[in-house]
Amino acid sequence: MVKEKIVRLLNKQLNHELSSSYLYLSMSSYFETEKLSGFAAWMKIQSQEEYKHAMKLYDYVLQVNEQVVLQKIEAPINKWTSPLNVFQETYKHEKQITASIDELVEAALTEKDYATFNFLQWFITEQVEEEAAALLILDKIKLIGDNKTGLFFLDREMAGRARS
Ligand code: OFO
Repeated sequence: MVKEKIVRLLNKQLNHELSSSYLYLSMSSYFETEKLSGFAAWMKIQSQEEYKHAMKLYDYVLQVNEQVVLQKIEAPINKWTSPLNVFQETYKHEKQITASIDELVEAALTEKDYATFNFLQWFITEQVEEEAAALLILDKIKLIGDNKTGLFFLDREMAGRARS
C-alpha cells in the first residue's frame, strides 16, 4: 500500500507534468508568432512528451489502487523576449522539475516505498536527458548570438525532431 504522503506527492508531480505540458505549448505558440516553425515544432513535441509523463503518473496511481486527484493548472506565461529567453526559462524549469522528482524519490525511500522508488527510476533518467537537451539548445543559441543566419539554420535543425 502506498502511503498518503506519497500519493499526495505523486498527484503533485502529475500536476507539475501537466503544467510543463501547458508551458511548452505556450512556448510553441510564441515561436509560431515569431515565424520560427522549427522551434515551434520542437516545443509542441516537448509539450506532448510532458503529457505522456503526466499519464505515466496517472496510470501508476491507479495501478496501486489509489486516487488520482487532479489539481488546478495555472495559466503559463505567454511572453518572452527572445529564443534565448525561452531556453533560459526551459532549462530553469527542467531543473525545478528535477528537484521535484528528487523530493519524491527521497520521500519514497524514507517511507520504504520500494515500488514507487523503482517506478521513479524512469523519471530520474528522463530528467538527466531533458536537462541536457535544454542546455544544449541554450548553448547553441548563445553561440549564434545575434547572427540571424545562424538562427535560421538552428530553426531548421530543430524541425528535425518532428521528423525523427
Ligand atoms: Fe517531464 O520531463 Fe520535463 O519537465
